[in-house]
Amino acid sequence: VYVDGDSEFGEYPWQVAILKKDPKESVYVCGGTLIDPLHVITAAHCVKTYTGYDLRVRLGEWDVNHDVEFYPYIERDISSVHVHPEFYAGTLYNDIAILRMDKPDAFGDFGKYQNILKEVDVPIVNHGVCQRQLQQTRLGYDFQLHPGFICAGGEEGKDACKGDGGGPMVCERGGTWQVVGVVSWGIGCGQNGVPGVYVKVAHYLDWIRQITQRY
Ligand code: 4AZ
Repeated sequence: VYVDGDSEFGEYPWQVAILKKDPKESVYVCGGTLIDPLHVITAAHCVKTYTGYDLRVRLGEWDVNHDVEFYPYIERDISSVHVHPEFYAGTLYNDIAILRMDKPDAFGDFGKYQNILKEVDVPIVNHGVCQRQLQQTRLGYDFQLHPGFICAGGEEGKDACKGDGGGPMVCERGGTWQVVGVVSWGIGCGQNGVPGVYVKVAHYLDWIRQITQRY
């Protein structure tokens, strides 16, 4: 996240850190969102080069500079990685993936990233408006914003940025929190009039149900 705004410990209990296993210590890869006791949704570009053996997820992580005894978290191994079958790395179309953990949640070079989980409020930007803003910024008039994307932000300094990929955009609707987006890409960070681009989760509900409900 581009501008500091610490979340509170435990405020976003579905937020997940995706880590690459390493002989020495785990290396942060991306964010993710716990969508049911066994599954984490993230961006395909985060996990496309990995198998389940390479990765683990950390649930409840809040401060990556503190050990588990200060701010408790749990870790899970990954039994399978499901990248959307139509993910295309060239354009990031269908930039969505699901990680299945080996067992359910009980419920309930890292230094260049911020340590404490951040939050920022970003307004959702209309699809056509976003397409025009991105065209004007850099991408040119033949750029078409794929319907599987949703934009948010566009206010100076308030944006997702490097390290946030795969993490959630959430909205509280009628007393429940919904995962509306998955951080995907953008043109720079936090520029006025340049929204960040998120995977539109609603566009992929059939596929998400297919992966999470049939096994
Ligand atoms: C990234 O590198 C990234 N401003 C994510 C979001 C945005 C830019 C970059 C949007 O993961």
